[in-house]
Amino acid sequence: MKLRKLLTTATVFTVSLASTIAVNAAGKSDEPQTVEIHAKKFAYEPAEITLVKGATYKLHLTSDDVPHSLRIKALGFNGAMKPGAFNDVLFTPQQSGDFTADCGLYCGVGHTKMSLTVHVTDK
Ligand SMILES: [Cu+2]
Repeated sequence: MKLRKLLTTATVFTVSLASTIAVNAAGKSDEPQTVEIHAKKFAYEPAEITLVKGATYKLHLTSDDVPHSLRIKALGFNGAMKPGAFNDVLFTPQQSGDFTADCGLYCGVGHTKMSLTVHVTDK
């Protein structure tokens, strides 16, 4: 009898916790926004992203073919992009402006052509 009551309480608690997490994922400020970026010889998809200065993002990085990286030199960022796996990296841009990201890992003849434009806005 006691056990059943305990289980019921635990279930109610779990359900309410799950709904709290869902609300946060739906855009509340304490959950970083996920930005999914794919690399493929010799481009990024999307080719352009817009971020807000000072906000934290979860960059969800992967490659659709060979290993690449996403390097934003001016913002001190370099994240690995591995085939068949996602690399989640938290990133908080500290400067506004337009920046060009490139590939930091040699991936073939078109390597130097890889670029992604990062717009960082003040608000
Ligand atoms: Cu490359």
